[in-house]
Amino acid sequence: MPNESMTKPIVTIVQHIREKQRAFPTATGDLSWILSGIALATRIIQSYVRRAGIADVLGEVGTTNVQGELVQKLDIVANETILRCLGYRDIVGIMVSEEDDEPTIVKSPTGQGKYIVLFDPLDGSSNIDVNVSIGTIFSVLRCRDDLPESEGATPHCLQPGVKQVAAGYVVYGSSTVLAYTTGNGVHMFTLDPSFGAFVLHTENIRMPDQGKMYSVNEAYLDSFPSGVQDYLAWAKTPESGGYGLRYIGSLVSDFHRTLLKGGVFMYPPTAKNPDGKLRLLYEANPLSFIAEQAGGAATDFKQRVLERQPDSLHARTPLLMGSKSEVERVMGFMN
Ligand code: P6P
Repeated sequence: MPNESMTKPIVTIVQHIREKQRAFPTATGDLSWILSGIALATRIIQSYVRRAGIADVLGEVGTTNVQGELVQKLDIVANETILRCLGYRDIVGIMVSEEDDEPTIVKSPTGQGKYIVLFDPLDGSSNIDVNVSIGTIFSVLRCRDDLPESEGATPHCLQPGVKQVAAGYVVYGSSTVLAYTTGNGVHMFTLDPSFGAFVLHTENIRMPDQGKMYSVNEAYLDSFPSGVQDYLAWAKTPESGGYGLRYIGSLVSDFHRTLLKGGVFMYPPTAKNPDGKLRLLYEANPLSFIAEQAGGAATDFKQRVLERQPDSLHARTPLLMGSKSEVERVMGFMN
């Protein structure tokens, strides 16, 4: 009797997107073409991540990026890989990377270039040298159709998260997992290293509505807003029913666990980062899109993250996301 894996269909990302888009006749194959480019890039990136110690891609380059962070060799490899894999997909007009000060214009946004891909090529890269899971995060917007050529690329990119047409992440963990949404649920794939393809394993992921887990760097407790301090104090009391703390310090990994197990992830305003540390366009927005599509919630401790109007490419935002009831509980302490 063949086991289930021998009878279950093998569905790759491109096939899955095409199936999903059939339900929406107005959708074109464009998104599947972009997502297949991202799948290719992340397959290449994971091959370096898995060999970091021997492929001479560990350690720092010796420069700092626009964020003022020390650039890791693997950051550069990941960034260049995505630029090369997506740069020649004729529908991509603009690319925005955490690693680059300015957008990369690939095709004129007022011409053939229909889409903008915004990404953090390798989030959590400071964890590379100690073999902690890291990840890639991406967001897709349409170029605006109301801007003259003279406006250049940046105004096309400064759109609120509700305008995203696709978003996702890849976590390079004990296995390489890709999750994406185009607004019709969250679907998850695992890279099968035996033949190098991402294979569907779960459709329409739902974030548990409850979760006795919080994920925050409590080293900054004293500079958190008082509502956050009050919530964290309550979570430690018997009346809360008992919470666990999990904090990996790698956003994609902390988010992935919260998506699957429930609970809440927070990066509140701190004295060091009064506007929060995480970036709006290519970290908070894509993960918030995923969280909401999975039935969770995501705020900046005041409003839906997806409704925040970006004022610059590398704008930061405070971030509170996770199980809807847990996010509401934290917001209750804030108010
Ligand atoms: P802290 C990694 O550097 C990162 O950008 C995210 O992946 C992670 O969630 C956060 O910073 C950790 O920041 O201040 O807790 O070390």
